[in-house]
Amino acid sequence: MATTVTITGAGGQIGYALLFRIAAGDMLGPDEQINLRLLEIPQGVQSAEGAALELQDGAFPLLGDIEVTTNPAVAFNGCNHALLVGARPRGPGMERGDLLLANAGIFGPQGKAIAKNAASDIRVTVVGNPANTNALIAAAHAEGVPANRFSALTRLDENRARAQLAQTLGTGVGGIQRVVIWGNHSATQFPDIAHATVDGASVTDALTPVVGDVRAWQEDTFIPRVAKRGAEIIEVKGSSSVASAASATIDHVRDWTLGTTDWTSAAIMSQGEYGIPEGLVSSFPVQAIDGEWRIVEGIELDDWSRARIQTSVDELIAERDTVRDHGVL
Ligand code: NAX
Repeated sequence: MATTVTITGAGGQIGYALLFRIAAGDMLGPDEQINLRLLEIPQGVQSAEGAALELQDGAFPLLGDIEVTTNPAVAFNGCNHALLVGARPRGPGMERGDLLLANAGIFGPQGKAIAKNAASDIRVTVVGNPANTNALIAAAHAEGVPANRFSALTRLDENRARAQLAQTLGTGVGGIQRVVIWGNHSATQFPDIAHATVDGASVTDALTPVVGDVRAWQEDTFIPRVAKRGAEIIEVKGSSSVASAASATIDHVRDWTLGTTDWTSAAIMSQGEYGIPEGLVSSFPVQAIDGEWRIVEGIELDDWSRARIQTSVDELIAERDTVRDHGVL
């Protein structure tokens, strides 16, 4: 039977970059037939319809039917994978709290529509920002859907971190493992390299002859570069990350579905692991086993790492409290 994949904001930039990779089989493998449901708001419908026409012209053997709709009940009907990409961007004069609440008005109803209409094996990946708290809101409104079926994307941050390390070490990115993102998909995130390896050897040891004081390099160069990479892309290119975000989304869903062989990063609902309060959607080191994210246990964290994680977790708590104070949760 075909897998039904629903993409919200499918008429937007990331949607356009995602659709063709999904149809080509990059996300669910070369044997999985796919039906696409593209959810848009009225302003985005024509763009999504245009993308649907181009998808037909791609003559993808794995692609079944495509439906463009503005109705969440139709979009999530029988859905196995929901990619929640469409979100409200920050407008002029909009405070962070306004942004959170505007998005609550999108992700709450979408969570409800998922609970009512999606297939029983539904898996939801939130890309639209603020991704962690949007995922929390969607999960809270999806009565009856287990919380572990919701996740938010921090794989782009991980990929950026691995690429920065590879560049610094003058090595291929494929040899770099166990780079993990903790916390929020925001400037407070903590890209952690304490357990990272390059071709099986310690990244910290490999970095020392190149950068000298590794901790100072992390604080002054590496972490800011990774955490602010989105802004750097906007500055250079004049618009936000698109294809890299779509590619990371493909990586995330593929790993979740088909499994991992080593650690990766995903924002999932905390059950109190590593002191991160239960009920927050935080990025963790994870592996995917039998279609479920499992947090990697027993990682040693020093005081500096704990403080970095806490800063990001404090931001997640503040975001949660803002929406909770407005009755969203
Ligand atoms: P675009 O503005 O190009 O596309 C967004 C699309 O969503 C538009 O077509 C819009 O009509 C649609 N939309 C808005 N509200 C909707 C709703 N209620 N239902 C269905 N569709 C709706 O943005 P794009 O560049 O595609 O980025 C999409 C989101 O990804 C943004 O929130 C962006 O901040 C976020 N990102 C998240 C990243 C991550 O790593 N988690 C990285 C990339 C990106 O910044």
